[in-house]
Amino acid sequence: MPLTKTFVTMLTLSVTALSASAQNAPEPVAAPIPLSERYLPEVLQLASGKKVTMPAQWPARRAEILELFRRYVYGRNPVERPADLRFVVKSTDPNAMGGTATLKQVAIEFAGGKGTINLILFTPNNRTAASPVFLLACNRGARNIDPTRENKSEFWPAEELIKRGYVAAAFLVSDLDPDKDDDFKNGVHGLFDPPRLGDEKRSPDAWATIAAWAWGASRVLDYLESDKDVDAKRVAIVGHSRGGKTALWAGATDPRFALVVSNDSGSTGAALARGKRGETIALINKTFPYWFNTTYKTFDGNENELPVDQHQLIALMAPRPVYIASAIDDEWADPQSEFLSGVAASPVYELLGKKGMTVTSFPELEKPLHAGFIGYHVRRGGHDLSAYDWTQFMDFADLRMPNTK
Ligand code: GTR
Repeated sequence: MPLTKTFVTMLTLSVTALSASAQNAPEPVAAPIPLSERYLPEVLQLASGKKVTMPAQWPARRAEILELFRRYVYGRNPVERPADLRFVVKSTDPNAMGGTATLKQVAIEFAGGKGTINLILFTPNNRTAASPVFLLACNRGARNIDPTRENKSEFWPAEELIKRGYVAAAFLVSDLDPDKDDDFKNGVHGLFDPPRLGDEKRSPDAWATIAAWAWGASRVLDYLESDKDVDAKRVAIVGHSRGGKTALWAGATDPRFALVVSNDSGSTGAALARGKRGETIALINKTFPYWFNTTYKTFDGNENELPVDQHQLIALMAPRPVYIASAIDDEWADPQSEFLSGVAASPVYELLGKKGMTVTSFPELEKPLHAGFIGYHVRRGGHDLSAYDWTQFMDFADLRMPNTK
């Protein structure tokens, strides 16, 4: 009997030890899903089934893809440039940043002055020609784009941009539409949507908040075209996260943007929806139902049925340069799915005679890929827009948005 008892005790001890070690073992990390298993919709095939093999066929395919994104994801704008768009320079300081820059604050007004975008613009004083621009669609608080420069933030390193010869421009996306679910009563939806009677629903493909923010970026570009100090043919639109989704949609809908930069834009930004980890279509629609159109909700938990995927959004920039930035700890955005989106968009660049992403396997940390027209880096750390990110954007812009004057 004692023998049996000892045996049972030993058995119990070893089972306990086993389960303890199982608890301490790191979670096995599943390998990212390769492109070949994501079953993406074809980027170079017309709705008719015909393959796109020549550059001359691309505009027709591009128009189809843009229409799909309007219908199923971001929505349709009721207005482009309003007839009464007005630019009011509120103040000019030629001695900003210790005399190295000129600060202009411009009110971009529309809808009879009911809508205003407050643009902050620093232009380098040390220049011989109109300067290229980095325009930030700022989704964080006003302190991040402080015109007084009392508050300096890595989110918008305006001094660094000036040092490198770029115009530093920024606006708050909240000028266009508040970042909350208000049934589209406020902001530009309230100003431009057709009136609704009683509890009448909006059209399922009506523009939503990301589209409203992107519309604002285009109105800023309208202003930049009127300012002789800036080179409006070399404007990069930059955004972080929800701002990154905005930058991508702005670049897709407005081909005047010469470079498009998405930082940690994740779901419904740069990252592929099919095979994505972290935030899915269902999750983003649950938390932020007002960012995208109503039809997008029908793809909750059903990404494989969505007629588009985000590599096609990246492809809408072609042949213009586009930059995708990721942060390795930002699993919610899913760096792998952001990177693979660029890889899957590359055939369109190649069709148009340019290199897209120049590699197909995920790069090492902080080894930026700048050799093609789809730039990419993954840095250490988490979800944020950092000085490191901006340095890469400027390096890439130096290469891909060169001074042609
Ligand atoms: C998160 C959201 C992301 C991203 C992020 C941000 O909560 O799930 O899609 O947009 O916010 O904007 O920082």
